[in-house]
Amino acid sequence: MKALLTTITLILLTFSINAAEHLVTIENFAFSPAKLDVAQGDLIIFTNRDGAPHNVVPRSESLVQFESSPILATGDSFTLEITEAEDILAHCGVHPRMPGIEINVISDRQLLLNNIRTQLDQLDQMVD
Ligand SMILES: [Cu+2]
Repeated sequence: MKALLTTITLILLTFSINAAEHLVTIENFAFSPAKLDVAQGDLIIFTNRDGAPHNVVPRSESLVQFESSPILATGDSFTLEITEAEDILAHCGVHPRMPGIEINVISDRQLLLNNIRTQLDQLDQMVD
């Protein structure tokens, strides 16, 4: 049992070290998805799929204030690296009334613990 748990922990650790990429499109004057769960160290790639120009700007009330993207023309992308384990609220600075995006950021450690907890729950159910 201990060896199994060690193996699982190592696998999860490996997953948590690799940064994930999350794709967000800006289409029909909205961010899609509008809510996103990411881990610290992940990358979010925003792509403008509208005919209109948009950009990605932190909201003033956002805990994280990142450097705004340039204006994105149709097909342009902007990559945001998640460096802090704090939630981010962003929107389009060109069209401030457009609905924004809510990015829920958890630390790698938190993600790892959540994953281990889930795996242990599943193991428990298998044993029952
Ligand atoms: Cu816009």
